[in-house]
Amino acid sequence: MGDSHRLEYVWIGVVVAMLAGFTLILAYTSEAKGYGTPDSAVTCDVKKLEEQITPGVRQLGPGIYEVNLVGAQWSWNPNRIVLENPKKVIFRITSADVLHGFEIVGTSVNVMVMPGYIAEIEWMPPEGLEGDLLIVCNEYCGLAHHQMKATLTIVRG
Ligand SMILES: [Cu+2]
Repeated sequence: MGDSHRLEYVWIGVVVAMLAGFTLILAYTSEAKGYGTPDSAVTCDVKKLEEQITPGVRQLGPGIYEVNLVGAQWSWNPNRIVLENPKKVIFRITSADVLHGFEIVGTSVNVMVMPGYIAEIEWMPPEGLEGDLLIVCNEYCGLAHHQMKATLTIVRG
């Protein structure tokens, strides 16, 4: 066995050690640190959406709102949302047909909307934020994708 073979075994050892290292890091972060993929996805039945989500705004408390939305080619329901002095907004969003993207332009709200799943996100609107905000679909969903928009109006006072 010549020198070239010895180097092959050294490199095999290096690769195996790296794989073992990565596996240990994955095991450590998932078990000890609790990092992982979302395992609490809320599913829904696209054929019975009306039983599982009622589009519209519900006030849960002072400044706390739940906004339920359904995206479908090519609109958001509701397409006009008005919130008075919102402190915390819980969005529950699903799709009635294909993949959509829910984005409130200029904010941190941006979530993928998949048929069969209800995306749930919490948003604390910045205190100075008021007026009309544009909601768009940011996942290409067909011919009139560019027209799929809605308005969120934040009223302060
Ligand atoms: Cu779209």
